[in-house]
Amino acid sequence: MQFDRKDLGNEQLIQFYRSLLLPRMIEEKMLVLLRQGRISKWFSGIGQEAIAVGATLALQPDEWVMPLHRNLGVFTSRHMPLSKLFKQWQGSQDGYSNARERSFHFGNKDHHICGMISHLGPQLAIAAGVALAAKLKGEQKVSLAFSGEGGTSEGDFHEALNTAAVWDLPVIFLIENNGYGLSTPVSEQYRCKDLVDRARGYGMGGVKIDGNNILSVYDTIKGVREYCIREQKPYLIECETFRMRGHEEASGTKYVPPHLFEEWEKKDPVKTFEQWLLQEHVLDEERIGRIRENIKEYIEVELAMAQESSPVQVSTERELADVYAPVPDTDVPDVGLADDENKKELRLIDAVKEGLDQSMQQHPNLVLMGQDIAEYGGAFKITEGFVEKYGKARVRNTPICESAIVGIALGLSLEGYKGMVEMQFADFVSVGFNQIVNNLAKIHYRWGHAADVVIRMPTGAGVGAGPFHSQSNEAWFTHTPGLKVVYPATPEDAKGLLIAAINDPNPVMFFEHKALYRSVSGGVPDIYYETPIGKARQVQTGSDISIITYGSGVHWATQYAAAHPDISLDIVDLRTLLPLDYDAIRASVERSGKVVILHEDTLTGGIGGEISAWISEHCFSILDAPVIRCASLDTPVPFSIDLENNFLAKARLDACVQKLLAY
Ligand SMILES: Cc1ncc(C[n+]2csc(CCOP(=O)(O)OP(=O)(O)O)c2C)c(N)n1
Repeated sequence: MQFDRKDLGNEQLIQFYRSLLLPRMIEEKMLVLLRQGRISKWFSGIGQEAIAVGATLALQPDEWVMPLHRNLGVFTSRHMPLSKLFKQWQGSQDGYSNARERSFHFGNKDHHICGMISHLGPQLAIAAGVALAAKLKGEQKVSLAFSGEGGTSEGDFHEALNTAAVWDLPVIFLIENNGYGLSTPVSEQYRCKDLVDRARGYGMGGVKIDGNNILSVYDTIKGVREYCIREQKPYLIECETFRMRGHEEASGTKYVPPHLFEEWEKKDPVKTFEQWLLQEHVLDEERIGRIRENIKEYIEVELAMAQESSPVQVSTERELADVYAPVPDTDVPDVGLADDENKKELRLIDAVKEGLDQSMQQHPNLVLMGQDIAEYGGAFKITEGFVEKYGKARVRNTPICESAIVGIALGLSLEGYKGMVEMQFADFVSVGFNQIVNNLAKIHYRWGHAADVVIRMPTGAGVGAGPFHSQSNEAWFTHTPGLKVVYPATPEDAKGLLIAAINDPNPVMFFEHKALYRSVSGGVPDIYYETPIGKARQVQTGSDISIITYGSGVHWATQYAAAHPDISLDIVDLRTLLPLDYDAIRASVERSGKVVILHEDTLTGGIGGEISAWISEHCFSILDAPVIRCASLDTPVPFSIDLENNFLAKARLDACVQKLLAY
């Protein structure tokens, strides 16, 4: 192997050697611990260390890295205390994730490392988001994300690279091509000759290098870093290497032809570098021995420290509390304090717009992203005029890539920005689902960073838009701890809840019913105010039957009440579906003893099932009849207006009420 020292001095080369040897020796120790059953799972990076180490050394310590499961060298090269890393791998309370995460699935803001989720590809967009933050701040920084060659087959790879190219983001995408994705060889993974060939297709530069040569890796990434900062562009690097052990330690290597191990053994990154240092008289055997001895001792001392960690303290209260970041107290008035005199009549759509507009003024760090939201003003014109007011840096048209945009919003939040993502229609959230439910929702519980992101979801049926522009999919998210799910029914709530959602540091799914946008009007305070998340609204009180509902259901219920003045209806508008306002639900059940839960979402698995279960569990003694769910049919949303009317829950509301009255 050819090493080119360029202008690196001897001491620097020795430092590189130490940095390269450290993860190798830690891993050798880990393999012993694994055999002793003291750690649960281990993905070996043996033979690939030059990539993680070389890349990290080429960056500044405050530049974000998005590593994967084989990148121990990133963590060691960022000087994370080894005892704490051991505690993490052992599953100790005082590791990096409160014993909630395993192996390398954790991050740490102080070290500018963003923890992976198992799904691999999502890391790439987060790196793009951090790069966007650097660009917006005018900082001279890059971010760097790792991908295996297997991970490049994921849509996330395409979306992140394409968006980074279109937005000119200073981010380095680094592929570690180690020959196999679990047992899948490259011939069954992709058809292009080299993965780096894809760079041209994205309109970015790319280079393929020997990933086992620490000096090539270091020098290439150093140069690419300067290029990305200078040109404000992304870059793709493919590092050729080989996985010398099984996918993870239990899975073996039977599918790998043995001669490949022999060939790659000769290219071992640690041994070849050591050999060259000896040859160049930078090191001699004696100093190598001392370095190894030092590292060995360091590992033993740190391991002994790790073994002293206290047993996991199980506290259900703490577990539940850590799912969400605390919401800081603000002096923003809540809607109850808003001055009635200063209300003006607005349609729901205008109230959303006003809430967003005032939030943009309030938060200079708020960035809006979505398809066609800039000059065009968005599919529903909510952001019309925003580009002129706030500029294209903060009001960003996106390519059609929901997953990348949600990931970018998370990356922005790592650097102190607030992100608002507009789904063009709530239906399209399905292609951004993974980032929302696995990354945004879980990150605070996993390693303490809150995803400060609001996802606006124009939702619902009633406008003859067919199966893919009409769905109610809020229940996909109410089942996900870590998200908040908000669903206003009136203009006043739409503005106040949107402001509260943007002020909330947690990820909020914000549902806006399209059919209500222009059909519902009401008084809206002029001021910047919040409607508190998690508090239901008592629409009217009554004693015969409770209708517990939200969104369009609120309007169906009030229309029904107006048409049936002889029935005393108690109507609750939930406003927030996660967390639910159980006090308001109980109070309503106490007043009537009979409950219809009404929603536009389909019946099976809808939030109505959850509320019904809670009422029967907690309010059994005050019920006078079974809880009834009034929901839409368990079919996709049909296009024809006649079919749609039959589909919607409204068609069955009277039957449900009559059934309950008969008890
Ligand atoms: C979306 C997704 N599908 C499948 C898996 C299971 N899985 C974990 S790692 C892996 C192979 C990854 O290969 P590659 O990206 O080349 O990285 P390497 O493990 O070789 O470093 C697979 C299939 C996963 N983690 N995520």
